[in-house]
Amino acid sequence: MTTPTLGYWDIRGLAQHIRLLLEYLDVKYEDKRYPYGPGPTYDTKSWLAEKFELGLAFPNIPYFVDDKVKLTESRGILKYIARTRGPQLVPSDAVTLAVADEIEGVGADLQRTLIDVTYGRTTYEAVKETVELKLKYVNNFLYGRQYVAGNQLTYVDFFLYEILFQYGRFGETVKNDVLKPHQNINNYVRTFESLPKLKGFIQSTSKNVVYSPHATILY
Ligand SMILES: N[C@@H](CCC(=O)N[C@@H](CS)C(=O)NCC(=O)O)C(=O)O
Repeated sequence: MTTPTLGYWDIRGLAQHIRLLLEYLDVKYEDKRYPYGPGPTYDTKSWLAEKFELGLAFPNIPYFVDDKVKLTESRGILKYIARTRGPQLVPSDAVTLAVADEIEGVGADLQRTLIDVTYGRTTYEAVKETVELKLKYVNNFLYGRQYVAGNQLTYVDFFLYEILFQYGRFGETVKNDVLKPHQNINNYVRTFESLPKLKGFIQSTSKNVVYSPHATILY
């Protein structure tokens, strides 16, 4: 097997959950980071120079290339890696898989909203009610669960954790701790961060920038 490559901007953004999974599974990979050009324009030439040369069917980043596929789509990549390199992280029964899909959808909504606020396409005030309600649902869902699937860690935890982490960093930046009222969410984040295989990596990357320098709110 050749060393796979994960390509993305030099930010957490839509790729950090994949990096967390690769780290957890001890997969050796090339963490290819495309830098933004210098301010004030922060050009994207480093990526555009390669975008159409990589043989991707849907040229975008993050991408993941191994000796079998050239894939884009951040959540699809996560599941592909789990299925091929960490089957113990993939639920085997239909109900647990469906719940993982459900959380993936809820997480994707929360992620999209956070991105829209971060890049100034809307304000937190405008989405506050929706976000707080969704976080409350997530908090209720996590009651009595160590992970999304109960006691079993699954691939979707890597995605949910990263989104909650990003909300935490957003909260620090705008001085509004949106996660504070949610005890189960806070316990969940702590449990994930205590995983022995991830503890060091999470600590050493905790200050890494979440979104691009084009964002309106920088964190
Ligand atoms: N649906 C895609 C969205 C990917 C995406 O929006 N990528 C952004 C960065 S977060 C980008 O800059 N893409 C580069 C491009 O469009 O050329 C996914 O989840 O992977």
